[in-house]
Amino acid sequence: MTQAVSDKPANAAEIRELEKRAFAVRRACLESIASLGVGHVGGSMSVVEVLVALYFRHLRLDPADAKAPDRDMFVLSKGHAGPTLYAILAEKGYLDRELLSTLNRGGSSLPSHADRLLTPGVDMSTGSLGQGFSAAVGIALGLRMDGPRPDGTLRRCWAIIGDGESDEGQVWEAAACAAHYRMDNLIAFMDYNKFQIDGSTESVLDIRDPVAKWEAFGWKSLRVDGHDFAALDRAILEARKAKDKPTMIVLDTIKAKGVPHLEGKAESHNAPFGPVELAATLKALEREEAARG
Ligand SMILES: Cc1ncc(C[n+]2csc(CCOP(=O)(O)OP(=O)(O)O)c2C)c(N)n1
Repeated sequence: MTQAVSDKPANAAEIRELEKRAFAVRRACLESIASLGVGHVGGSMSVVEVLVALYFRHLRLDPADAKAPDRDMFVLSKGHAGPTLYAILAEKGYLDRELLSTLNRGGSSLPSHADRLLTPGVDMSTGSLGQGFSAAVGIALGLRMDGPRPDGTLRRCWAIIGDGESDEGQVWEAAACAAHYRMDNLIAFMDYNKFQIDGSTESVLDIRDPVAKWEAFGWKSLRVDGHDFAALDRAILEARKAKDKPTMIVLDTIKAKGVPHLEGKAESHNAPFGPVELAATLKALEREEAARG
């Protein structure tokens, strides 16, 4: 059985706890990539805070029962950020921490892209961009058809898509469908880190004003700093109150956030990252964490 989640804004002490979690998750994720020597550093680092906010505050889950029948469901549609999800699942107790060093090796239960048949706590296999978001819409519809929990709340589906992923036409078919069916149990995030595999999102296919786009598709849409826990928490609480509409929270993020030599650079997408880069990055992260007190 899952426990109800708080509907109060996070206080200062709770925000500080989330920051500490983000530090731990960032470190665990980077250590797992460094053990392999290469990986999706950029898009994994830009979603650390949103995943921490979801898994440590807003998703209704039971880590002791990955398939709890009353749980919320989550789809990491930009499935190449799997390493961050695995670090989160390890922090939550779904996975043994030692498994993280098997990332993307033959026979591992932690492939580069999320796989629901291999990893406890993963609800949807993703990696082919666009498909996860369609699945999230179908899941949310199914959860609503199942009816509310005994306490009257509806199970939600949550999803994260990339800004480059939004070049997929399939994203916009799913968007239209979710608005048509007034799916207020679907809350999604666009990781607007401004880069994709081939360069800046603006140069590959300009998304223009993402909030206006989502609103035009019939969604409630908000835009916040995706690395600011207080802002994230407020936006998610607002989305949880939405009626008759799905919500898209556009996250202003920095690709490779926290990795000094790759931050905000297109080459961070799938980058060489070994023990030397790890050591320099951890030094910078530890300095930043110490400055927070
Ligand atoms: C259908 C499909 N086409 C191409 C790819 C290869 N691919 C992997 S990641 C990526 C770029 C995605 O950009 P974005 O969504 O902005 O990811 P982020 O910057 O957040 O990592 C591409 C094209 C894929 N996984 N799926």
